[in-house]
Amino acid sequence: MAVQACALSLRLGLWMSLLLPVLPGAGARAAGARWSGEGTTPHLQSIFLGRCAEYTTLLSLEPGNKNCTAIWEAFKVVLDKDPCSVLPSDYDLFINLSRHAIPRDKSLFWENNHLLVMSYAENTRRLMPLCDVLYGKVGDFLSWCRQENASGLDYQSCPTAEDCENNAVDAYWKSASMQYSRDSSGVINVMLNGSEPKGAYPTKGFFADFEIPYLQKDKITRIEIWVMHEVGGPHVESCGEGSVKILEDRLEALGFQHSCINDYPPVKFLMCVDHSTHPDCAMNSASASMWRESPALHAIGDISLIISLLVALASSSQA
Ligand code: ENP
Repeated sequence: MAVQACALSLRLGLWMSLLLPVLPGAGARAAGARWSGEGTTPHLQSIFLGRCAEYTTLLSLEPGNKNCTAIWEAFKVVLDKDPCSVLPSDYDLFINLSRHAIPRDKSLFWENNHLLVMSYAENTRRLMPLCDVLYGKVGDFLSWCRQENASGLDYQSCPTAEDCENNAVDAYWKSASMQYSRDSSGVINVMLNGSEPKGAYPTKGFFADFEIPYLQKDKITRIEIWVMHEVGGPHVESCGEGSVKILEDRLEALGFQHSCINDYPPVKFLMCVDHSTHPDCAMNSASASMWRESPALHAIGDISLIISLLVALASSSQA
């Protein structure tokens, strides 16, 4: 993940400058903290309302008439609950108020690729992963919980699954995941990280437990898995191997049409923006001809252009 995040720094620069103040820290549990997770994000309400307002007014898609204040009121019910007694159903009203259509063929599921997914999705312009759906956007990268035996938020720490199953943040993602899956249709894209040491497809996780079971077979034409390997990173798993094979077998057993692509070129090009001279980023004739022949890939010609420019720049500086 570190290599991917680094490879994407160009596009992520702006994102990260916006997100850094609210990104969970990577450090261990703070001294004296009750729980193992980050505490409630400072300015939670303002960030939530700001994201909601931006999503509902500035994006060109039509999430419908949404009342951000009502959505926040429905969400904040969980802030009055014991931090280990929050259920996905506690978010029902919040989901109902914020729910909107997900365009056909635009769903993007993933594991261990959060920043790459966000970058590729282009803030809903290319694809719409859950964190680009209104009810996923408002909580993305944030943390929240009530204090254990008192009213008021806990800004020191919040429980994760390590502490208790029914914590507020996991319950939120479970609820959002189930809704997102039910509303997904057409071609379903799944981006996995083939360099992840623990395996590309966690057999216990949001995708396995709260997304796959809720996909509506009658609305889905096929499922396309992309196994991406980090630039210069190990090929721990590829299509047909290890946990990816487990996923493919599961989809087969469920009766879904499915296919798997290693290092799906459009995403690989994006990963290569900062590594244009790395051997992993050399354009071979196969990927070049795929690029020329696929009309779908032409739609993202801007990436091709960037890569070509970078390659031209690199060779002119070497000459
Ligand atoms: P991780 O562990 O790689 O990344 C978790 C980070 O992604 C957290 O910062 C979390 O926000 C944010 N996030 C964005 N969307 C989701 C999400 N959708 N989700 C859980 N966290 C999300 O990701 P996971 O835990 O494996 O989850 C991946 C899942 O997201 C996949 O099922 C994918 O299909 C789905 P925060 O607020 O917790 O800091 C569902 C669960 O979209």
